[in-house]
Amino acid sequence: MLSSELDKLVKVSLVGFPATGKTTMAKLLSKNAIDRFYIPTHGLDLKTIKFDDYFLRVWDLGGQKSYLKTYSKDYLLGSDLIFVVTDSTPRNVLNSRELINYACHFVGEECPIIAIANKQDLNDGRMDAKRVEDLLHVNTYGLTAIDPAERLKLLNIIKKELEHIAIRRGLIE
Ligand SMILES: Nc1nc2c(ncn2[C@@H]2O[C@H](COP(=O)(O)OP(=O)(O)OP(=O)(O)O)[C@@H](O)[C@H]2O)c(=O)[nH]1
Ligand SMILES: [Mg+2]
Repeated sequence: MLSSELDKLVKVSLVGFPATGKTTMAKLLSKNAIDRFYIPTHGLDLKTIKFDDYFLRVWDLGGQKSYLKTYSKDYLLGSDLIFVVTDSTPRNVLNSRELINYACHFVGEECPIIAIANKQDLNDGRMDAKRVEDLLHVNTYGLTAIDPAERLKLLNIIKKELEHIAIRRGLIE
């Protein structure tokens, strides 16, 4: 790969407890058909998505305990951007605080950690993005990952971060 291409390679990691919607988010980004079946991710799943002139290397990490505790450390290293994905239930959001602290240990301050308050379509006592943000103290966005119309919203969240990454890499001033 040419060094100019490497400059445009961005590692985006999706981490969170089981069934919060990480794989669905990866499908949303890659325009893959979004089915509603839940098939737990074993270990991790990698996807490369071309976006503007960037290549987003999406690391979709399995949320089950055995994977989360064993592999996340190695998988998170070198991330340019980390999404901590929650299903917006109070319990899941509170537990996700631990994941954010964990991720902070393995990446520098230059790697933003963003929370996703997913499953906003469900009206069963889930928290909105503002409430999740108040609890997690990181930038938080609401999402309905099963809705293909939300793809643009997710890309815009990433686009904002790409600008910071480009500045850090000296690609733009
Ligand atoms: N209602 C609703 N369901 C969703 C949403 N996002 C994901 N789901 C469903 O939640 C279930 C789990 O989604 P996955 O994306 O496989 O979850 P995951 O976080 O990758 O789970 P692991 O791989 O086990 O860590 C699936 O049945 C999805 O269809 C959403 O925004 N709304
Ligand atoms: Mg998965």
